[in-house]
Amino acid sequence: MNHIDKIEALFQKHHSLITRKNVPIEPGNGIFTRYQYPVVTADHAPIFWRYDLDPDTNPFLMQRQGINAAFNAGAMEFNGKICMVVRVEGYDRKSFFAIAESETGIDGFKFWDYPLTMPETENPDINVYDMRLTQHQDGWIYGLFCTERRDPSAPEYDQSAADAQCGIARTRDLMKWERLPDLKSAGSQQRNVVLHPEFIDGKYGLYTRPQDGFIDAGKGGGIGWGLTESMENASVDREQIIDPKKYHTIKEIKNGQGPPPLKTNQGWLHLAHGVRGTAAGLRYVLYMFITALDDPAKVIHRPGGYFLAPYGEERLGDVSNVAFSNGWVKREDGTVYIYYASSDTRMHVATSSIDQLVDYCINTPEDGLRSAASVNTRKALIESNLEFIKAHNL
Ligand code: M1P
Repeated sequence: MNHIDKIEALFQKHHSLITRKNVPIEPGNGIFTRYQYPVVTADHAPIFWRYDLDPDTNPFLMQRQGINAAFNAGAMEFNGKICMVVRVEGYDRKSFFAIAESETGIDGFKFWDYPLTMPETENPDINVYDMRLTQHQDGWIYGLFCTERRDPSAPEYDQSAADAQCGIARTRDLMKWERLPDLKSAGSQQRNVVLHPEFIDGKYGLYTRPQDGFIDAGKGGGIGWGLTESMENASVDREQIIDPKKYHTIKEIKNGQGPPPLKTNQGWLHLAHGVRGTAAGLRYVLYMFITALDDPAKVIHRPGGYFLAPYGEERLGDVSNVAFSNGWVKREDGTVYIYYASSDTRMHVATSSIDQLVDYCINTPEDGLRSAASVNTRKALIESNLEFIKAHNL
């Protein structure tokens, strides 16, 4: 094969991947439907991001700048299309943001030609990731993300100690971004900070996740809530923990808000991740809750256990046993596209509806926090089902 033929073969393979139709896995569990194929992977990155195509400078047609993973994407509907701000990670371990766009939301995601150019503050970011997109009442689209830098207090021998803070940027068109100062808060480290879409008494509401260390939550680790007068100098003086971590639950180690909550008649619908410890390391699952319409900091429905956990091949990846979501989209007809990453490697979609998700949150029993309570809750279900089976001759 000559050089041009080899390039064409690469283009062809890439085209087949990004135009592949996705297939729902039926039957779902009544709560959501998974799909057969991931919606975005490292291989979705354009060929021209990875190869130098010129035979004079790259006679072996090597991948010069490989892409390792594409995951933890923020999402929104924009001009009738579904746009994800994907966390793309190169072989050099640096993450950057890139928009992948689809007509359907379940397949056909294609990256824009260039990744986002994210302006920096006077304290340059070492790594940026996990953007949450909020279309705010003030008219701006905000992107809140983690900006990671080396811990300035770490001794020279420790080259892994990091400091995570909340970076803030805004845009009107997803192309041109204005960087604002990082969030100031009392918590020593911040990740998973999410902007509430509406004003609260004229202020901006932020879901936070204060924690003591980069990985270890320490005294922090719950989902917090705080208000700031402005996003141009965002500062939260007081963080109230609205959803704490809890012993022997799916969020015993830490938790964090996922995407911005969705407004429904029954309250604000939240998707979050919970982390527990196992002998094989941390396990990340997704869970849900609802907060009051007139008080987004007041949890009014708490379905027990996980909503979605890594399943099958999703369990394997760079950081195995992880389901993580920072993007979902509610469509006009009430359909909800839930975008989730598996094992810090690739993006998937699950579809549901506002009605299903609200029903799930309101009617799933709360975690009774003890085995005996779980047995009692299950016995009540069994008893009423056995009566139903008998009455219907099933
Ligand atoms: O590796 C799993 C996840 O770990 C972190 O999550 P948390 O903020 O809850 O600690 C983040 O680095 C996230 O990106 C990653 O997916």
